[in-house]
Amino acid sequence: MEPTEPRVFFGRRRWLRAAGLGAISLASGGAATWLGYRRFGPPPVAVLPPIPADVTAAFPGARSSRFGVDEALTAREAADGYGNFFEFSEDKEGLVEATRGFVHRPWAVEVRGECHRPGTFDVWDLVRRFGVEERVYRHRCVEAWAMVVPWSGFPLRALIDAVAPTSRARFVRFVSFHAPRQAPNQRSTRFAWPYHEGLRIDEATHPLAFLATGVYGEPLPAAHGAPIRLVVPWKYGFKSMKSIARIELVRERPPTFWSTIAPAEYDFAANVDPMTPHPRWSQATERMLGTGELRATQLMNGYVDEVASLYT
Ligand SMILES: Nc1nc2c(c(=O)[nH]1)N[C@H]1C(S)=C(S)[C@@H](COP(=O)(O)O)O[C@H]1N2
Ligand SMILES: [Mo]
Repeated sequence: MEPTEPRVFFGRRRWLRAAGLGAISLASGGAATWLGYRRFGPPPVAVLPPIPADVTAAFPGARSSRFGVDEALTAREAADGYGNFFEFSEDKEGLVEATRGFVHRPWAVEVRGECHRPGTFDVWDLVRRFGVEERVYRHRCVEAWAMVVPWSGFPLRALIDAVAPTSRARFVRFVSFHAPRQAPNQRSTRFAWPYHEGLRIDEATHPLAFLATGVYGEPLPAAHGAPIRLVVPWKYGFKSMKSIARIELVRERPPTFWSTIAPAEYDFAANVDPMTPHPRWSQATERMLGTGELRATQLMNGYVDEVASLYT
């Protein structure tokens, strides 16, 4: 990853190299306006089954008064238009277009490993079973941009409890999807796909750890990690893995996507800390999406009172 400014430029060139776009350019033509997919036209739009009406009706859910911050929300256009989803593009600004070919319905999440009741759960059944509440959380990317967004979803703990972990379950491993035909950057061997992450089990069962199925009042759009993604607001954003395909309860600390690529730059815990600079940039301040406001980074992204007991 790179701090925000330089990669907006470099990201497009790498995308072009990684994606092998010859065939796409023949198929879709399109005026050369940009490097990357913009030059050839965006990927074809995926045809998806509709979301069941009872599921749609559950959003946004009641806003939580216990879990949330009383801060101005980031404008939806700003949060939707900018982010990281490396499977599709290294261009942070083009995610809505880059993800439009993503087939994220129907979708199931497999939960397995050290538990008594493993299973494969249809995502809309999870919504029906565990419900939808809305939580306004701060999000802090390791690249020093930040936002405040209303996620809808349910506590990760609800799903973990439902599968009844054994006493040997000490960590939780998260694995995203693997679909190189839909996600062009998964054809690049620079990364160990699929994206994978991990938490200690006490972190994963902390009340703030959340499985988001929606944002800004609606089911998650592709670019935000449809149809279900992790949200761990006191940690750098790369821990909040998008588009979860599998959750494993494991005995040993699992390797993670970014710590494997650059162990000196991204550690397993990845708790937001203004005093510990990234090797290539400071973490003392953050830039708010939308307004561009520069703010002081907060320890544990402002959640220190809630999570301090995890790290004594
Ligand atoms: N599968 C997957 N999940 C991911 C990423 C990714 O590249 N792939 N990027 C992470 C990073 S670095 C951040 S900051 C957030 C961004 O989430 P947003 O685009 O919804 O703001 O997603 C995280 N989850
Ligand atoms: Mo990030």
